[in-house]
Amino acid sequence: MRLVHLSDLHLGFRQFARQTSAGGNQREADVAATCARAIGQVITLAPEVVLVGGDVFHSVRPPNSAIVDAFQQFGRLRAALPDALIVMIAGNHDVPRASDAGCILQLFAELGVHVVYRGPERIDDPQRDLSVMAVPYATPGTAPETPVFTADANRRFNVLLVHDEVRGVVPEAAQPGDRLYTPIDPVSFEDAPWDYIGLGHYHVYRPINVTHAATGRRIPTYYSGSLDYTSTNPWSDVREETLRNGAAPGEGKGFIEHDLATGAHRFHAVTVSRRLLDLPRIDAANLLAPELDARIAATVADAGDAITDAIVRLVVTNVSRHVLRTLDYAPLRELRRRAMHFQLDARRPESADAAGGASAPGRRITLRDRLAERLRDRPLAPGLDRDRLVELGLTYLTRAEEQVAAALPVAEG
Ligand SMILES: [Mn+2]
Repeated sequence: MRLVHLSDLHLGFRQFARQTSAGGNQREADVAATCARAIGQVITLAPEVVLVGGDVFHSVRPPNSAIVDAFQQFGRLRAALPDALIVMIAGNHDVPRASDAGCILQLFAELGVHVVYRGPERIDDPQRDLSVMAVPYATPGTAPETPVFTADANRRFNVLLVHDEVRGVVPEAAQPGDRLYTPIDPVSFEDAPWDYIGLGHYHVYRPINVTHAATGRRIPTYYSGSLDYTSTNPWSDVREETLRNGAAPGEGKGFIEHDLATGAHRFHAVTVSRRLLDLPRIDAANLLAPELDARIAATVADAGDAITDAIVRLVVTNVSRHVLRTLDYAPLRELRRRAMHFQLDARRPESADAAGGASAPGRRITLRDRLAERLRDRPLAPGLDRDRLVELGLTYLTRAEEQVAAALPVAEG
């Protein structure tokens, strides 16, 4: 009994200014193409069950282009696997804000997909002797703080599918917008004898340590990660994928194939449409501007053609404001034209950060952190969703930063 677990497609995700020849956003097209590739791989595997862990769309009201594309892709999946059980839950990005608002995911019910967005639902499959407990993301205040997940004792296989943040999973350095307000304690997964727990929300493939309390048996519990680099900061995904999974930069995305009967487990990598290139860091301590110019030129020359049309970052540490002001910007402007996105991430010397004040040791307080903190703490009218407020605030900040970055050759990170 093989299942495929994929999550966080984020169709309709838009980033950077570059457009396709048809006038659409290039990143949106990249993400759609990656998804199409993944669906092709799933079709080849021909599993009996497909779990879709939420954030199918990047927003509650996705662009028409994304809706049409997603419908075609899931239509293709359904046509190729007419008998498969396909279960799809809503994530924090695509769950409706109000209970009467309807949900774009309902569209996929037309394809015979079990779409769950209002609240937890049990999907019973007597033919496969399988029960799937499907738990979409619940807007804070609409569900109990401590969720109760129960299995069906009459079924041989029990699967739990949840979109949420499990406590301790999101790294400290993550963008505040990528965190949710009330993470789930993994202990709440340990009461029932689950055969598999599929998670959505965290964008990096990762096992979670869960043990069935009554028997001490390990319950296979996994985030499959997102299909493409759709986090606010893709470099944090890259970093986590390398640290945790040993993935080469830009090669950490994919989905899971898991056999409920044998426990056989495999992560299938998906090739993303766009190259991510993190150039070797430069330490600018004791460098004058012309010397730093030369180091940047050499680093870029070493990378060669890999820069063309890629998403590129060059981190320069210990660079003073004076050096930054007197850099030669002409080559950087040329890089901006060649790459899909080029970011010179210039970081001030540590002492300058420490002078900033309340910063914890080793960690800079950024404008993003500060904005998120303020939005977290400010009083809110009842019924307003704080996670969404924080996310929206950070989205506006990102937009403003991108506008500034588009006008300047250098982003001072
Ligand atoms: Mn997501």
